[in-house]
Amino acid sequence: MTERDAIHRVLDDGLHRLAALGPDLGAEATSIGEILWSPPRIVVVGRLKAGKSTLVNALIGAPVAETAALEATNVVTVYADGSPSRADVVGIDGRRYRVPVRHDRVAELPLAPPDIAYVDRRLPSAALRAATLIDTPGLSTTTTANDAATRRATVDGFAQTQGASVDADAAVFLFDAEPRADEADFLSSLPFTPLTMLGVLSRADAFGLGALGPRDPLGHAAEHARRLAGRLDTLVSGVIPVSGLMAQTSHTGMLTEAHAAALAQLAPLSRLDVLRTFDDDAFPSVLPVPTRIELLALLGEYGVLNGRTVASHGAAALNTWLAERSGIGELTRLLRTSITRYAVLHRAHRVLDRLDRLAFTHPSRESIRSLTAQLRSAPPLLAVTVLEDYQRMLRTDPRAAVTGELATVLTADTAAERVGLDPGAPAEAVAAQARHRLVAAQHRSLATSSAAEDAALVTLIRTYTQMT
Ligand SMILES: Nc1nc2c(ncn2[C@@H]2O[C@H](COP(=O)(O)OP(=O)(O)OP(=O)(O)O)[C@@H](O)[C@H]2O)c(=O)[nH]1
Ligand SMILES: [Mg+2]
Repeated sequence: MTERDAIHRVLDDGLHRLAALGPDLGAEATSIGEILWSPPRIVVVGRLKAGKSTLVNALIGAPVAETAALEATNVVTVYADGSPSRADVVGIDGRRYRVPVRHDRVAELPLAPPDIAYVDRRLPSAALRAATLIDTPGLSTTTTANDAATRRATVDGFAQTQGASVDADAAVFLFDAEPRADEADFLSSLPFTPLTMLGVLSRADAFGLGALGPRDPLGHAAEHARRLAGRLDTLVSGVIPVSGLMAQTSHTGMLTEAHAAALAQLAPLSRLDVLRTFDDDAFPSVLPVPTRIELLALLGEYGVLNGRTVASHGAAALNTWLAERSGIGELTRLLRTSITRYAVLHRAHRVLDRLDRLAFTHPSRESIRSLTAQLRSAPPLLAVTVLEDYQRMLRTDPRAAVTGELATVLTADTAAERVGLDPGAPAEAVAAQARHRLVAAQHRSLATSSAAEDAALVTLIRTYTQMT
């Protein structure tokens, strides 16, 4: 049985016992169970125009999210697997309104954006069966708190992103330049840890001085992403350079043989002449204006300049080249593996959190409280407590030794790694090291510097006790 199955079994059993506690608790158990049985939810967050909606389209494999240079995304949209393709607008008062979908997109909104909680968009998609994706409005500082009128008219994304993150299990944080201090502060206030937040250096094809500059923007972006990953290590598990535009074009079936044939006509031209074709109206161009505009919109300057040779081998070859260059493969791989692994723990945490809140308000609070306590002490759920402590420690003291120790326990695949040894270490050495860590944790717990550290040490002591 996998770690995930073991966690699911404990919680599912707990929800059945919850349902048996009272006639009204069956519905509660079903509603909490939805968290457990639906795919993990990944929220895409980032600055205005960072390329969030473009990346969402690429990850889904269909052009469902509106992307534009001028129009900003102004509502949260939840993209989940479902059939038939449909969309409901959910108001902040909880009412749902079915809205028409034209050419894959939501055509009009029946409410003003401030009155909309989110758009519930369903479509059949293998990618969405693996994870639900949540697109958010961009974080922007163009509105200021004292300008209430502008604030009402435009959306600054912070409140919406906060709301959409409450019920998400993991986040993709997009930035096309250095994250600002206010953005970093905001992100660390969201309910994620570096285990469940992945950084994306977006618009990698236009990085630095772009396709026309002296350096290859993709290589330059990769180098910069490595530097940023080091600086942002208390926020994200890594930073992946991605061209959402190239990924969107290659993953949503937008590219045709006609596009490839048109681009291939530029293959014999020098770089300079290709640029003239696009920029200089006096230059005799081999391509009509609408074709040039279309190619630029699909491929960007980088794709046009560097994809023109491979285009002579046809649309399939050009598509493969775009997909490889875009960096989307590495992003998808990480989302499927490490991010989803910890998203399972995060989901279990959300289930326990709902039970805690239910115990506050329900007449059977004592029984619910004792049920939750039993669930928390079940061995498969120890990792959930470790995650909760880790989250609190990141906020209290991200550089503390205890924070690092919690991360080691969480990311370990084997008992040996849990105590910081190589996976191949012999059982006696693992037990000895666990005893050593247990004594050290007990010693440290005599003089802690915060309530978060207190709780973390209790959990570490439990972890090491189980291993000795
Ligand atoms: N060159 C290049 N352009 C991109 C890329 N991703 C997005 N764009 C362009 O940037 C503009 C904004 O893209 P969106 O995906 O709408 O950005 P967003 O973050 O969703 O924007 P808001 O929702 O308004 O905050 C569009 O014109 C896209 O075509 C990219 O990887 N490379
Ligand atoms: Mg958008």
